Amino acid sequence: MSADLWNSAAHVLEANWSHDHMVPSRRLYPHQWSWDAAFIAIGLAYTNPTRAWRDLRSLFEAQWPDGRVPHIVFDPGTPENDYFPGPTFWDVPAYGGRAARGSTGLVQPPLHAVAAWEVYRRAASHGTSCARAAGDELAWLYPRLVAQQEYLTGRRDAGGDGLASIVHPWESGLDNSPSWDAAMSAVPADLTLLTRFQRRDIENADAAHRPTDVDYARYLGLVLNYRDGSYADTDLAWRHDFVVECPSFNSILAAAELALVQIAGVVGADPEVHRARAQKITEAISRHLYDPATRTFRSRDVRTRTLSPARCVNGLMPLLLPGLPTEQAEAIMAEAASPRFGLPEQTGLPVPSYDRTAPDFDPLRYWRGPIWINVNWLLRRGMLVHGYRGEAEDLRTAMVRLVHRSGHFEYFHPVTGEGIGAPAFSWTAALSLDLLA
Ligand code: 2M8
Repeated sequence: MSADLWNSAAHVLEANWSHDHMVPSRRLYPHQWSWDAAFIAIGLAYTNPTRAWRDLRSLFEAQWPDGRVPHIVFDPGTPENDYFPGPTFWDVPAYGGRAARGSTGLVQPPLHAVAAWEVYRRAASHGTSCARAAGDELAWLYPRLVAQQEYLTGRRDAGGDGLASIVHPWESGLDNSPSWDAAMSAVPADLTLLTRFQRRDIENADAAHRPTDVDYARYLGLVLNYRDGSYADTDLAWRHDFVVECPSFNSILAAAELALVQIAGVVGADPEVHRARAQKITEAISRHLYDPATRTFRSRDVRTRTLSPARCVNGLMPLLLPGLPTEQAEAIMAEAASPRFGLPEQTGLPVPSYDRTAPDFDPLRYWRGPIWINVNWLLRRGMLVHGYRGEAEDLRTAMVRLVHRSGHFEYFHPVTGEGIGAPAFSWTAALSLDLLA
């Protein structure tokens, strides 16, 4: 089974390569996405490290002067109408002569330092010239990764507690997760936006599997508000309708600092600053995003200073952090093993994106129930960080079995395991390579 899966995964990555970057899926997502590029690099590290570096470089070449790394880098060769909202809607300021290759003004979870370190540490197995090239690539990326972290820990600390805020659900990567429902209920939903602009996603995918029109109207309204303020981050909590601290986004932010500790050691920079930042973010997550009453991590609305009631997969991600207090790591494992998420021991499947026992658990609708390989990959990594080796191995086996049985889909039905969303999806293929290696 593993040779078949390896070959099919390598084939997906071959087919989704587009000149100088990887697309997540040919039909549904025909540009370059930020956190997809990180997961993809982790897989390309085995089959084509040159492309792993090329993909990360393409993304960071579109970095803004303020350090933000855009959540989508648009491919100028792809027609405007192939994805909405496209470059015209975002209308980002021209910067660094990059007007020809537009981007969005949002970010996504900063997993790239983790990815760069993974590609670097595997380079030697491909020979000395590959190892030398990896050193050069790491040196090129290091200041850019630092600028990305400084943007997120600086301008994006809208709540002032040492956590990065997201200003749009798209920034979390978990678009329509119930984690945002409470905060989103205060965001106006102007449905006339959907008569002025046309959604493309539901032409290429089943509408019942995607965010609703009300979600989309809110998404577009949030973009317009951020855009009309020239994508500035000052006074966000007062002038923007959605400002939220996500436990997954911030855990990845801290994990990135820990990867930068390693990278700094290679490029001759000071690792201590990164170690200190990782510790500070970990403490802030532990203090502000943990609810001792339910023993769960949840997102916090910066405008109301309240935790979301929804128990979602993002609450399991602080397990990535070695500095997390033991009782909180144990609480995450208890939540993951409970009927709400049901580790493979109970279901034979990886964990779903949302609490299985919640009345609004939806097995088909995107981030409101289906199983996603990328967050399960992160959860397994967290298990290894905290020494849960048996559970990590069961989760690895469950992921490999699922993808082998159903294919390299974007997401999977949490009861039947059937593949849903886009087939031949890049991060599912890339992470399968890592899980098999
Ligand atoms: C999904 O998000 C995009 C918007 O960014 C979309 O729905 O069009 C999410 O699953 C996100 O995590 C992912 O990065 C992106 C591309 O795979 O698709």
